[in-house]
Amino acid sequence: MQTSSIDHGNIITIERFILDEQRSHPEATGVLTYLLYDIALAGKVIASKTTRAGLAEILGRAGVTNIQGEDVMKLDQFADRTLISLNDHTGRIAVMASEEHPDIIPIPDKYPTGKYVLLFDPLDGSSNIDFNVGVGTIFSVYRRKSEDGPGKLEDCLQPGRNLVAAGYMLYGSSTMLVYTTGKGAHGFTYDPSVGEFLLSHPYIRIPDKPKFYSCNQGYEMYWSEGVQRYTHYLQGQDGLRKGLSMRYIGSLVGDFHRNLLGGGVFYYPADSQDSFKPHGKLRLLYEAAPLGFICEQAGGRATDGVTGILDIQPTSLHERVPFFVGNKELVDQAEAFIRQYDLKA
Ligand code: P6P
Repeated sequence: MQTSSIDHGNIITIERFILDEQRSHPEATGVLTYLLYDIALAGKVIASKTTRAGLAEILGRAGVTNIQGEDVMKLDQFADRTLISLNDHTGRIAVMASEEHPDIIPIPDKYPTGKYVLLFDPLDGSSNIDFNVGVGTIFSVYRRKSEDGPGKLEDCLQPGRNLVAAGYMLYGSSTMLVYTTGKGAHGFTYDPSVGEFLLSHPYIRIPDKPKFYSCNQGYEMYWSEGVQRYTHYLQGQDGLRKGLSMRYIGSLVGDFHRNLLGGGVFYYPADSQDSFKPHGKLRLLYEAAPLGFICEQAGGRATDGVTGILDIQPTSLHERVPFFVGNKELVDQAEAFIRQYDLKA
């Protein structure tokens, strides 16, 4: 059981940790540090609502649908608005994009633009809010590619290899923030008594011995032969190894976080027969790339079944990809089954 740094009288707030990280980069200007502070603040504000989501004024659908055709719940809108309003005026950002908006979110003309690009899924798994299942915010930070002035779509369409920072907030039994700037993945637990994220999981490493596999097996009949055989392999049906335990809560951040700390693989494959999800359900920019970056920083890996997630060049803001993420050996095995049975390599 992880305890926060307060219990050991050694209080390391996320602000201090980020500042210490910045100090190891003499060329750093501090802009990214302040941007990460802004995101952590947004996490605190969103957490203040998600823990009260049982109240009437928050629960229930907002009566609109998003670009994905999904019902937008009030908390979705609140989280989206919070992230935008805490970042649109700081002069640190050239352009934003949100899983809840069809197009890029320009910085209002009255505010200066900066050198970073912020993409986010404001509240992933929100369909679970009514059932009190953990939901999360996922964010990505890139450097702008365009020279100056208002940021453009091209600034948002960058491969995960270009990520400067990525992270997520998980609003569960406690609120956690996990992030990386390419120097390891680090976890912070929110202590409401002091209103701070405190270091609780420095330098996260995915355990070498996986425990879980996570997938919606209700769709197994739609999967390719390779993915079906991969699933049976994970269950130990080949008799060569003990099967893994199946854990799936249908909330990506929660499923990802459990496997990151406990060891395992999460996958949301394409439906090879069902025309509804020919590229799977999860979005490259808002979900797969940031979580893939974090997992790689923790010693794991992420793929679409053929290509490493971080090496995929996005062609549109909301493109979906099949997503396999977790222990490197298990992710490599997914590619091997797909190569052998689906690509007939
Ligand atoms: P399914 C939640 O709606 C979400 O986007 C992810 O958080 C989650 O991993 C996935 O969809 C669950 O999808 O089809 O299993 O309900």
